[in-house]
Amino acid sequence: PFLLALLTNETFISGDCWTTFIDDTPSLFQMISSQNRATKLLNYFGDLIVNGSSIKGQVGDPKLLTEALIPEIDDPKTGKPIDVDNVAPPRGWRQVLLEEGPEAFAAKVRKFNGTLIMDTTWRDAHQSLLATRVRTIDLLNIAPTTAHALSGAFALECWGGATFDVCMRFLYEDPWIRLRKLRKAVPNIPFQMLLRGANGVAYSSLPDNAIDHFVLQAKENGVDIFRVFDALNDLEQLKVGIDAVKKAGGVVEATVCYSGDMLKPGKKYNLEYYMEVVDKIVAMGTHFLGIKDMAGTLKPKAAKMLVGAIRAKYPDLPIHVHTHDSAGTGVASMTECARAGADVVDAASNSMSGMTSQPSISAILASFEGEIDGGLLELMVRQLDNYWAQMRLLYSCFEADLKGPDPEVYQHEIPGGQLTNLLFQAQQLGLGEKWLLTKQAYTVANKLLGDIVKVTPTSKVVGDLAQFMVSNNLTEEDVNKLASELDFPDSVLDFMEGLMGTPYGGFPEPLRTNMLGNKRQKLTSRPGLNLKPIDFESVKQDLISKFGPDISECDIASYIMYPKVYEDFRKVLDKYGDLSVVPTRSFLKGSGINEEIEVDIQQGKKLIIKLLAVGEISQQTGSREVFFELNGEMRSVTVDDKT
Ligand code: 3PY
Ligand code: ZN
Repeated sequence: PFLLALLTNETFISGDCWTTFIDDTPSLFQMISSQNRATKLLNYFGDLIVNGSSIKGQVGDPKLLTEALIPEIDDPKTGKPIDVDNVAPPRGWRQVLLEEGPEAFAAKVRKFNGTLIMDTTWRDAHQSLLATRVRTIDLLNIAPTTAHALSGAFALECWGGATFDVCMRFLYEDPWIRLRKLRKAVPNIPFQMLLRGANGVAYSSLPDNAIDHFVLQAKENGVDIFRVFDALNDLEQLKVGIDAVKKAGGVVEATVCYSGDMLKPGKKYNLEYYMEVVDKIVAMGTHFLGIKDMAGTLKPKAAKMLVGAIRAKYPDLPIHVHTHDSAGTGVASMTECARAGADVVDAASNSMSGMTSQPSISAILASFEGEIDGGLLELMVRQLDNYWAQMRLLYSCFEADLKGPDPEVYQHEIPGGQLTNLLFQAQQLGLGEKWLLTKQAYTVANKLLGDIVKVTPTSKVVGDLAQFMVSNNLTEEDVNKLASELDFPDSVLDFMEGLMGTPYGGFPEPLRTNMLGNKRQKLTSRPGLNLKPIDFESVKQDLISKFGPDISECDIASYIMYPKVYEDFRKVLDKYGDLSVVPTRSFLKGSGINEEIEVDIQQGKKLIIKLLAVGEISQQTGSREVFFELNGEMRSVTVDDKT
């Protein structure tokens, strides 16, 4: 490619060049680099066309057959469409935060005469409905419109939870680049992320300095508000995350996880329990209190009691409530929270709401109407949602195809995202009856583990044990009786060892002792205290030796969270280049013969790729040649046929 660049350079052709010509002509290298990028992309499309999509969980092709249209939104004053690409969005809550700091921001939200809305569409909604598969390009395309349409929102939840892992593992994207690009496009609405306390965004505890380092990068790259939770409401574990956010200068939303239905008689997690946790969180110091109803089991009456009790005891504490609409009561519960004094509630764009996702923003605004100011203009919310209706079709191949609310959630208590996931897995196996058995086994597994709070990572422990019981045909009695002989999933042993903290009321005995046997120890202090602090310089040197000198603090943070996932991601990047710029339909499906794919590889640099033909399979090598036209020139790549 270098020779080609040189031979086609006009100055070189004219003969008017000098001894330092190569050093003085960086465009030669830019040309090589974009040719390399183009070749890598052709390799990706060649592989996709010959072997089909490699994206895990994809069933079929996107149902959206055209490019998604960006809806127009109307200026409420003039009634005319806003030119969102050229008109700066209105001031929002982020300006308050940047100008006045976290304390004043929290106090002003508390003083707001109404209940604000956090839109979860960019994180939890697609995590709960579409296997977290929504890509950066589709968020970015709607970001300028969102900055206008939702300028009065409390925040956009856009990062953390499963998005970090899925970005790299399944979408071949860098989550940090996503964050930075979105931040640039939305200067006025605060960004919120979900942090799993001492687990960061991973599935078990990391050394404390890894959490500090990760949170600092998140803050510096665009996260404003950190919802910090611990899956067992273990306050020591929670404190690791809270302290990290405080040190980084972020807004702390320390969170109590709401488990099951506190109105059920004899429930282990009752109002007294929650008030005790809240007291301890308040004593630790937080800007906001989060209440995280991850399964959607917070019924309206319980919502009123819980928020009402906290509000009465802590009149100045800003309260932010999160729910899922799995049982269908989301709007009613959030309205009761608002009436009882919540300052912020979570909701999602209408087409991305309902069932295992959050309740719909428009439905909540309708329920608030004439009584509570939600801070948003309903017309703009609906206009913006025209985009998400199209996204639901674009990502149809990741739908779990839920058909309606699941009031059984009050029995099994499966968190929203996990419910969709387990249903999807059962469907993939083609065993409808397995789904019923899994739900029942989940209830039994939870009981065996001591009725624990279930959210990532402990929900995975319960789910893994439930699936283990179903596939091995085990009853509750069998598990108790055979505990020392069975080969339990790693996550279950991790939990029993204490690697996820300590459950309220302690571990179930003698099950714990029998399960662990002499395979594992029993931790007696929080896991982070037993982990060796990270030596960041040595991680950096290790990564440089593997991937070259261009290693940032964000790369180091990614690697520490998910070493293998990060390494695999770098290999894909090396092979195919930056795939985040490829439009989703082409990314998932490729193209038919003579169909054009347009990819903006960087600003002002467009590749137009047309598939011309797919060659016969070579009997010697098992590969095929795939022929493309790239910006008018014929190119071909050789692809191993793995079908
Ligand atoms: C996550 O940790 O990913 C969650 O969404 C928990 O609800
Ligand atoms: Zn959630």
